[in-house]
Amino acid sequence: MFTAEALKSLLREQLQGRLFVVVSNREPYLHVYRKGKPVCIRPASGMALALDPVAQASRGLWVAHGSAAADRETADAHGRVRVPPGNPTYALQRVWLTPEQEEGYYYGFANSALWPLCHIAYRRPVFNEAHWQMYREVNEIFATAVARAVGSHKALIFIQDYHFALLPRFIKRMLPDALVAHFWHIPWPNPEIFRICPWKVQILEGLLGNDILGFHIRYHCENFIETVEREMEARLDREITAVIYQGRTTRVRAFPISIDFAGISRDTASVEVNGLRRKFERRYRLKHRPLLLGVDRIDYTKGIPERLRALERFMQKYPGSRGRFVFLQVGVPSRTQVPEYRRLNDEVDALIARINRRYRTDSWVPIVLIRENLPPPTLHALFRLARVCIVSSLHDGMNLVAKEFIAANIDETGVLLLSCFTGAARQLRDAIIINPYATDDFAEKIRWALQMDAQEVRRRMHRLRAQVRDKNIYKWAADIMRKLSKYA
Ligand code: GDG
Repeated sequence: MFTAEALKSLLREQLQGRLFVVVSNREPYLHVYRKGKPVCIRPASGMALALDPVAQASRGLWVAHGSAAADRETADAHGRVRVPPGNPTYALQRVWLTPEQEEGYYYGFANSALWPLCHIAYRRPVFNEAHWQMYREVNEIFATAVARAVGSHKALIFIQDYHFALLPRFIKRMLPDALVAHFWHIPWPNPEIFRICPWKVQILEGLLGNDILGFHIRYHCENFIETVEREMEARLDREITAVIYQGRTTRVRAFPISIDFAGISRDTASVEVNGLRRKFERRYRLKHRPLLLGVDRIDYTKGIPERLRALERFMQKYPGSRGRFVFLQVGVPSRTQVPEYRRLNDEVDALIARINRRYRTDSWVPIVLIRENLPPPTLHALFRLARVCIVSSLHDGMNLVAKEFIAANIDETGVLLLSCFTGAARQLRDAIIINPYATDDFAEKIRWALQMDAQEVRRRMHRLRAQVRDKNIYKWAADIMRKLSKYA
């Protein structure tokens, strides 16, 4: 198993004195006010949770948007704060944006245009010139912040996600000697879909400023290369899966992201998590009935209404199931400034109310929604308790919830129901694979998961655990670092 320690020594060896800089929109640690006092919290973001152990191992710098209410008060005059609190190992450089910049760049272009464009979840992307201008402006602001922080150091810059498609090219202009890698955490669509974007060439040119561009799976790499082929005058080297554009080479590679398997397994076995587990067991009377669990940001790509409809179909087809399970949906509110997300929240509320009204009994409600950002130990307790974890995304780059459930399933008593449209489904072959659009089949698979005999459950979960243990987040980071230094 690749460990944090192994990554640390690899980073020391590969960085060769270079400063390691992570750039992302979301901060790994935010400060909010609770009862008038600043407290530090972790965001519900797959990317931020995955990268934090890497940043800790590198002891470098992380540049991100300072977006939370108490962020300014807790940073120094230059916008810096050392993290993690209590045991700081790296510096977080906060970048301040105006509400107009945040609106146009984040809620606008990134989340109302690029997010629906790349996910193909049948939501029409909103292309707005003002949003695009803000996106450009904020990418420039970040490039300046990175260049200032790096100064005359040799640096290795690791950019995260679709908020920064233009950043690699800007950075290369300001810091020609920097090595730049970029990981795109969401899918890349096929050229037919991407071609509707009015600023497609600028986006591709921006991304071709990278030395390495990473996606979760080969399919997204192939889509990207085909998009370049269709839209630009660039040379493709299929032998090394690279694009050569204006004399620069960008290698395009698949690096399936993962989680801190050992850390989550350890935490799940702790006294604290055990206590929480007993609390939930009593609250939902789980000694007598299994827990089915969903954990997601409330996002239309996660297939939450599809999951609820499948549960409804299951109860309709098998009336004997009433009172015999509890489905708990942990749903963290997300991007509620975007109208599409507000509509989804209303849809989820209405669906749950309708299903519960129809199927409840005097002493039982089938669906419970916790609309909260729960602390990790609480999540781990729920993952450990769950007999079935349901991941039903309509499209997902990877999906870390699936892997976290596996890491927390230390008793090997859980079944993973996993959408075939997640990157994770390409790796986790022992999950039960579902198509969230196929309601009847989905309902049957819920039944199968609930009826699976303990031996088969254990056998599948055992193999899943071995896989995630082996291909963990440290290995993901190490693979990227090794590739990058090879091409330096
Ligand atoms: C993007 C891509 C890709 C959820 N509820 C709570 C909570 N969470 C955490 C989960 C998990 C993370 O949020 C969600 O990660 P996902 O991977 O499932 O999804 P996205 O946020 O859409 O992430 C995705 C990922 O980037 C990484 O590349 O896998 O495909 O869309 O870690 O546990 N965390 C806490 N409380 C909650 O209530 N603390």
